[in-house]
Amino acid sequence: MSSGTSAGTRKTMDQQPQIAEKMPEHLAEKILRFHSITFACSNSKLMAEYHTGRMGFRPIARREMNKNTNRGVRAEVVKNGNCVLAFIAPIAPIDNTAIVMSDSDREEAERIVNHISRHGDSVMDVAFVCEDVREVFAWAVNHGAQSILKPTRFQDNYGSAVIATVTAFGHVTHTFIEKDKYLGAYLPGYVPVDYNDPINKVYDSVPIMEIDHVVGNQYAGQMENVCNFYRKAFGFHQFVSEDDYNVQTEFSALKSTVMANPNNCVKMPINEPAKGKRLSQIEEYLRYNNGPGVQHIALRTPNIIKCVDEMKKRGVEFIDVPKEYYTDLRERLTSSNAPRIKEDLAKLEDLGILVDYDKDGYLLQLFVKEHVSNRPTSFYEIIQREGSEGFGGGNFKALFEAVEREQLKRGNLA
Ligand code: TYF
Ligand code: FE
Repeated sequence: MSSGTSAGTRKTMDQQPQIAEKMPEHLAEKILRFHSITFACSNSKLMAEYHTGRMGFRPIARREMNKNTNRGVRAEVVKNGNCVLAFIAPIAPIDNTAIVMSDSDREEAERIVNHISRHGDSVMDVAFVCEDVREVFAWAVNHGAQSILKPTRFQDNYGSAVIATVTAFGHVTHTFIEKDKYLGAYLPGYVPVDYNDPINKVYDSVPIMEIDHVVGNQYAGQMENVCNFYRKAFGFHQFVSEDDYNVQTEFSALKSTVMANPNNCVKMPINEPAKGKRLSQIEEYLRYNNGPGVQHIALRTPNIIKCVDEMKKRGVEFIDVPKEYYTDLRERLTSSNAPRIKEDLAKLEDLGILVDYDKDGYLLQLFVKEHVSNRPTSFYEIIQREGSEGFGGGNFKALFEAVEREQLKRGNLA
């Protein structure tokens, strides 16, 4: 729905390029959906607090230090709807030999320490629910992915799961998880947590359904390579939406291609900076993240008005949408091919929620103003879909101008 012409574009080719050795469909179909997202962080407890207190997740599981196993890391897992986030932190100095831990515990802790020192507190892994993890893993590592964890069966009192991890882009990895009638709250090794935060007596719950999409920022010129890697190693295809993805602000040039798994439950837009007048928001990300990584996580809600309203009450701030956006929107919505928006426009305006539509329907979206960590890197999007499978192309101008106002405040537009 966007009208601009300049620097950045999201490619909307109709034809999928022929990639030699693309993961065969029967294997690709074994990658089913998002399982969870793991952040490496220096303080998993405080990170979980933000997500429970402000964003309305609830704690479901944790991994604690215990006598025999798990001497290296501490982790908290939170959930809202089907959206599961894990926060994992090193417990102890990894090179202190006085602290007894197994080689695998030390290796795991070391990976987290390295991730934090390179990228700050940030997404380390995006996990998928899979069938036949061994087969999926074998193909992926023979087609460009590197093994981080070979398929391993983990077990506890609640059952077992086969888990494997491979490299994706930057230091972000993908984990394949095959739960075999596992009845625990998260994964083997995690103890269930049943804690009702007293904050939930003060505030209503925040409606979130699932992870809608996860976006990866790449170095300039690498978007196509990374997309081809997703085709080859994981059998993803380009997700073609009806949206028109020209990106048109004065400065924030970027290119984007949405990759998806065969059933389109996993959508991963892949971005790269494009040349603009000033520093692209993707360049800013790459500088502060010290390389490629996850740019934003979109959380899908059935009711964005309730979701944003409750998050605001809990203290989450969202990007500022200028008044004119709603004047333009009211104009846009008078067009003959515009859908009927069932939400109250005045409410949407009051909460600063963005609206976009295409021939399939509409979507409502909004972005959290503060980044997740102390660096200007990863952030959250809230999205409600009413037919449209797009990503908000019609909002890019208003959105990127808002992003640039924040970039300017940080002194990062040059
Ligand atoms: O997922 C997407 O592609 C949209 C677009 O700072 C987008 O959400 C791209 C950059 C950005 C915010 C949103
Ligand atoms: Fe998005």
